[in-house]
Amino acid sequence: IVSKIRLESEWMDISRSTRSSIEGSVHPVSQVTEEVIAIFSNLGFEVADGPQIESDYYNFDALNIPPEHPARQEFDTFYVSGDDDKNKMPSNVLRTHTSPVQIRHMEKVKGSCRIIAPGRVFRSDYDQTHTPMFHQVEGLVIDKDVSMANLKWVLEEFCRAFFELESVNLRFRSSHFPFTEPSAEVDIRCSWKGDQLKIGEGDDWMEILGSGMVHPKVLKAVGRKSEEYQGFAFGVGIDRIAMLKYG
Ligand code: 2NL
Repeated sequence: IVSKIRLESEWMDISRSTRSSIEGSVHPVSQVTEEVIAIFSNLGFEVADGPQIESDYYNFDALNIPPEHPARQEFDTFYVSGDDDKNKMPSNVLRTHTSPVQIRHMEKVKGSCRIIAPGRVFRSDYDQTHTPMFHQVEGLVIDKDVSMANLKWVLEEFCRAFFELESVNLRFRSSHFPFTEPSAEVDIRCSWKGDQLKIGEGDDWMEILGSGMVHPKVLKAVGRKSEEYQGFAFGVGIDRIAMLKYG
């Protein structure tokens, strides 16, 4: 039984409004990651993930970047001490791209696959235009009759959906990556009005991603005969396309 005294001293007005508070919201990087996953799901891609600390085999060797290859320097790698006691050589790295996720997937499944690997990547480069941790989504298709034509279609469909355009105009510019041959960087048509960027129309081009046909040595590293299987792959910077889409 509650006493009259307690009722009088402990009462509170539960109809009063609460203190104001600021509502949280989804981080743009998370939002864009979800958008990208949704688009590629509609194209029949599955999501794969893997460790952020990788061995240098999965981050480099399996991708046709052998030790002492000059490309290793270009990746500005963060080294983590490994369990290699004998020579005390750091054999683990913070992954510089999400490609090792795809190497692990290809080892696991055998045969064909169609995956994307979104996630955090790390490079020891920190200035006005670089950040040491950023986000990437890589895509990979392996099958028995795959060509650059399929790569172009998938990337056009992705860009059309992501930038919410009726049609897209992409430019495939010849490039080089150790893990693809041939390789192409992809630009999307755009225009600048002052410092306002408009994607999809105009006389300018904006680089949005890198891509190519999976290198025969990469296929060999995961036990595929390049006479039997081909594949295409691409890598997109999530932070980058988030800024392009949402300013
Ligand atoms: C970029 C764009 C790219 C790939 C990533 C890839 C993954 C595997 C095999 C072959 Cl498992 N390629 N990924 C391919 C082309 C470009 O990223 O600008 N990278 C430096």
